[in-house]
Parts: sequence; structure tokens; C-alpha cells
Amino acid sequence: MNDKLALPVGTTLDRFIMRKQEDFPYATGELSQLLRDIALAAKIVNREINRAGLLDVTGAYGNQNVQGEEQQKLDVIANIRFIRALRNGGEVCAIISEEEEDIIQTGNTKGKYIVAMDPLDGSSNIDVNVSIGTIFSVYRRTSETGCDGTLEDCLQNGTRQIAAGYIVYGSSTMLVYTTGHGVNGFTYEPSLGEFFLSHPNIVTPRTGKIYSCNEGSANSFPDGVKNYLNYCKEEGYSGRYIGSLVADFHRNLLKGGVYIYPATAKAPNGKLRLMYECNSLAFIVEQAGGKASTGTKRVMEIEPTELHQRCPLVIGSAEMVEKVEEFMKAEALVS
Ligand code: P6P
Repeated sequence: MNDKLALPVGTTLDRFIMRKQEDFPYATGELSQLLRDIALAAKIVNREINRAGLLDVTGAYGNQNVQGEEQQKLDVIANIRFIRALRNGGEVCAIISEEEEDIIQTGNTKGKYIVAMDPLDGSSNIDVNVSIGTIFSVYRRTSETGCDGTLEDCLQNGTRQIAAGYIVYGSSTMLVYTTGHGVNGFTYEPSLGEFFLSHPNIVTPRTGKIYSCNEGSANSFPDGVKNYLNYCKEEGYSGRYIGSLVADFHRNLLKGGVYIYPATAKAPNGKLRLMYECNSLAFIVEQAGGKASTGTKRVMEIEPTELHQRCPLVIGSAEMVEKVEEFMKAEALVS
């Protein structure tokens, strides 16, 4: 049979999830269903982002979120879409969202999982057509099933994640995730409405020549970070900063690089949120051979005390993160 006439379309996300389910001997399919629910919401959000200029969904929503940040209309839409998909999927008992102050109870009291998510990160870039993203983490609940998710269910440290991922809505839309067995990337084919495996077994380079940070705040960076940035310039590295964490992270994951959002005068604990930005990307980068640190401590070992707590973030190629830590340590010794 001349199958060159009909080349295979590749492995869909669904088929990949089912095949990988065998990695979990006692898997009963609930995590697979949860990942499908996230992919469904991602397809819907992708459609709304791609048509944002044609619908009245750009611009500010007119509210501030719990972070005191101006909510964009698409922030609110994405939040609704992901909550609805996870509620209807039935596997998640409670959700933490950047867009909601308190824990969102789904009513699925038999659900075994908790999801922490930033439904749409970098949304201020929507109106200027710059890549944005969704970030999520999945935890197993620690409380008994049959009741609402508890605060303790939600405040688990990053080493207890059972899955994490992001969707980057860019020149193409990709879903990248891990369940602790490596990192795989899927590219969305809108004409078929499917994600196809396009980046199997992603391994991030041990080092790189790209650094990403907002140097507009550099005057208030810790001296260790300032010294590292000077080192980058002496080494002739490239500064690349999109202002959209998922886009900067994704480029550095594939090409090698380091993203730094340190403590600043405006954000004394850093700007990024531990539960649904730092931990999620930390799980992914570690599974890809990289590192995620506050500059002095492994992100995933931070014991969370609040749903929306922030932490400084240094994430990317292992040797570059280690170099930042070296400069931070040297500074601590002299200060
Ligand atoms: P700044 C977007 O608001 C975000 O959370 C990340 O996506 C991005 O990397 C960072 O903040 C940009 O922050 O202070 O440089 O504008």
C-alpha cells in the first residue's frame, strides 16, 4: 500500500495521554480526563484570543483582581472557561485561580484533584498581539473525598505536584506539560481542533546565552542580580524579555536561557505567584533538566502559607540558574 499518499497526521494529545496512562499502574483515568478538560478549555480560549480584535473582548474589564491588577476582559473569560471545563469534567474538587481571591469549590466533592492556575498570564499584551499563556498545576487532595476541597489541600509545596503545564498562545498555540515522566509539547491544529505531539521529550540546554528580565527595575534589584546581569553583558549574552512569562519561559526552555524576576522595591517578594506560576514552571523545567530557584532556595521546596503568595524567580538552564545563585551567595557574604 502506498501510504505516502496519505501521510500520518501524528499523535493526538488524547492518544498520548491514554498511552502514558500506563505509566501509572493504578491509574483509573481521572488524571487523563482532567488533562483533557484543560485541553478543551485551552481550545476555547485560543479561539477567543485569536478573534479578540473582532469581538468586544479586548481591553480592561473594569475590575481589579485580588492582586490589585487591572483585569482584562479575556482574563475573566479565560477564568470562566477553565473553571467550567474542570467543574464539568468532575475530577477536580477545588481550584485556586489568580483571578479569584478564595478557593473555588467545584461541587465535585468526590474529585481527587486540586488545580492551581493562572488562566491567562501576560494579558496586558493581548491588545498588542503579543504571545500570552495559561499556567497550571495539579495536586492530589489530602483531605477525604466526599467534602469540599480544604485550604490544606491547596497549600501543598511544589514537590507534591502530580502534573503541571502551560499553554502558549503564540505564532502557534502549544500545550506543554509533565506528569513527572519528562516534558512533552503539543501543537494545536485549528483545522482539526486537535493538539498533536510536536516536541516529544523536551530537554532544556544545560546553559545558554539568553537572559530575560525587566531591567527597568534594575536599580532596586538585589546586588547579586545586578552583578549577574553585568556578567551576562561581559559574556555578550542577548537580553530577550517579552513581558509575558510563558513566552519567555518557553523560548528559554527550547533554546537555553534564564528568566529572572527578583525582589524589587515595588515587589519585595518578587511579582510572580508561587502556587500557579513559579511552582508550575519549576516542575516542568526540572523535568526538562533545568532549575528553578528564588536565587537562594529551590522554588518547589517553599512551604506555602497563602494562596496568592509571591516569590522571587530564577528559572531556566541549570548552569545559568546556578550562576545567579553564585552571585547571590557572594553578595550575601559581603553584605
Ligand atoms: P513587569 C505578566 O503580568 C507577568 O506576570 C509575567 O507574565 C511577566 O513576565 C511579568 O509579569 C512582567 O512584569 O514588571 O516586567 O511588567
